[in-house]
Order: sequence, then C-alpha cells, then structure tokens
Amino acid sequence: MLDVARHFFGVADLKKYIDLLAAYKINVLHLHLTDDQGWRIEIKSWPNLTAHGGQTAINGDPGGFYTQEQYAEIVAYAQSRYITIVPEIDLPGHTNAALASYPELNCDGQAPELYTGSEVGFSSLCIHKELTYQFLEDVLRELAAMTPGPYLHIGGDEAHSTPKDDYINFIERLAPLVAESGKRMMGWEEIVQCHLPANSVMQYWTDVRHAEMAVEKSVQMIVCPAKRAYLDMKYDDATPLGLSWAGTVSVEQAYTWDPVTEVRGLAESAIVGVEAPLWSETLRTLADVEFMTFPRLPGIAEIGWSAAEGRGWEEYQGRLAAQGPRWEARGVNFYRAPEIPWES
Ligand code: IFG
Repeated sequence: MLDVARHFFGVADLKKYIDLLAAYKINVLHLHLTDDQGWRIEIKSWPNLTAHGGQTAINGDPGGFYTQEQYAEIVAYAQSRYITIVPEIDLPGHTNAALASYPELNCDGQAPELYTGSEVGFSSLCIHKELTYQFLEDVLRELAAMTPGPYLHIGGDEAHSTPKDDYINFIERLAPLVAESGKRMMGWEEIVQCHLPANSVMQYWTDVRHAEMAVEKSVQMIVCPAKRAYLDMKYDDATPLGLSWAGTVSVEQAYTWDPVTEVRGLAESAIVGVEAPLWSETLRTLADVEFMTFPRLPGIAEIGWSAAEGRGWEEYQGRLAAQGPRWEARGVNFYRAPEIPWES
C-alpha cells in the first residue's frame, strides 16, 4: 500500500514504483487515495473533492490529484506488470478533505479548513445525514467504474470521532452500496465489529483482538501487523524518516515472521495475502518512498509467496545482499542497512 493522501506522488513516480514492485512479484497495489490531508482521485459528480480537497498536503507541501484519465493510466500500467490496483476511500473517519470541500456534508453545514497536520481520529462524515449516502453512492459508482480489479477499500480505521453504534450502522449501510457497485469490500480491521457481506476482507494492522474476531466470524483477512509490515516504521532510532509508534522494524524483523502464527486459530485458507503499508506523513519524494521500501519489501513478498518451512534469515540475507548492485544500477535510494553483507 502507498499512502498518496498525506503526501501526493504523481503518475511518473507511481510508474517507477510499480516497476520496482513488479521486480519482486508484488501483484496488488493498494492506493490510499483519501484522508484528512487530501482527496486525490477526481470524482466528476463531486468536483470540489479534488478542486478544493486536493490542493495541499502535510506541512503545506504541494498537493495534487489524479484525474480519472490519469487513474486509468496508472491502472493500465500496473496491469501491464500484472499488478491489480485496489483503491481506498477512507470512511467514515479520515475525511477532513471531503468535509472541507462540501459544507453540506458536515452535520452543522460548516466546512472545516483544509488540514496540513498529522493527527488522526478527529474527523467523521455526518452519519445521520441522507446526503452522506448519496455522496457515497456517487463516489463508489465512479470509483468502481474506473477500477477493473475486484476490490474497493472503504477504510474504516480510527473513526474515533464517530460513536461506536453510528460507526457500525454506517459500515452496515455502506456494505450493500459497495456490493451494488459490483465489487468486494475491503477495510481496515475495525470493520470486523460490523455484520459484513460474506466475501469481505479485513486488514489486521494493530489490534490482534480484531483479527481473533475475524477468525470467529470467518472473515477473510490481509495480514499486515504494523510491528512487522508497516514500511513507514523506522529501521532503528537513527532513521531520519518514518514513525515509530509500533516500534522500529529492522530488515530482519520485517522478514522473520509468519502470518499464520500472528493470530491464534488462524487458518492459512483464511489469509487472502500479506501487505506492506507505506504511510507518507514523513515522505515527500520517491527517493523517500524507496528508502523506506527497500530493502524490507522483498522479504515481505517472499513471505507472501513461499512456505514458512523454507525461509531462514541467515540464507535470505545473502540473497538480499545480491540485490544491492541492482538497486545501485537503477538509482534506487535504498537504505544500506549495516547488518546486511551488501555485495559491492
Ligand atoms: N495508523 C493510521 C494511518 C497512518 C499510520 C501511520 C492505519 C490503518 C497509523 N491507520 O494504519 O492513517 O497514520 O503509521
């Protein structure tokens, strides 16, 4: 996953990133397209979402957005490298950019200012306003029409400003709208508190109790625990970029885990896949994105594609070291983790 909402990355950057993902057999790119700081995908029936909501980014860095034509270009380019795009519209929290764009979407009819900070959990759609659901129908319809892949991701995380009952009612009213758009619903782990369509997928990212609830309710999951798979976590305390709320994640820690053993009672058949989310609060350029992605991503790809029995850090780090010269030749700004025996 790449967060293009906290900071925006244009089509050319995305294409370079997609080439690097394809080299390590990544086959899905989840784009986090909307958040408090920016709405990055053109919705023709609600043009202000990007005209206004796409203008800025964290720290007042340059904003931006993808026109529907540019989004189609990204989808086609990814497809040519056997990568499926999963678009995420984060709901009902993480919605300040949408609320700032349309006063009428707000319960009190007042639009908040554009937000350039990095707090989370302060925004919520107006759950009891009918216009909210017209808005959602329009957004989901247009997003589904431009997304050939099977999933629409509706976020669902950190809705701290939405009362629990309202959150549950909202997600349960949203789910049929996703189904009507012809897509399968994906969401962050919190959605598992709701009644979900049978083919929904949740992402386990931080609270294992949500993952255990998914096991009980037979909800399929993407396993991406922040303490292992969040690429925006610093490598160590000296890393200049990234965050550390889930701890630091070394190259070894990003490799030496097995999704099946992360959750009590989890069967391999219930795991749709693994994911390596990269949040961009602290990332401004493709070079920053590459620094946090490499060298940790190939190991997570290997976890996705190979049986746990055959994996071992001692053997793996030798193969990883051999990638260094390739990345140098391609001008990839990878982190030369000192513990890896990089080949010169
Ligand atoms: N949690 C938030 C993200 C981002 C992240 C940074 C999820 C699902 C912390 N939600 O991870 O928006 O701020 O590590």
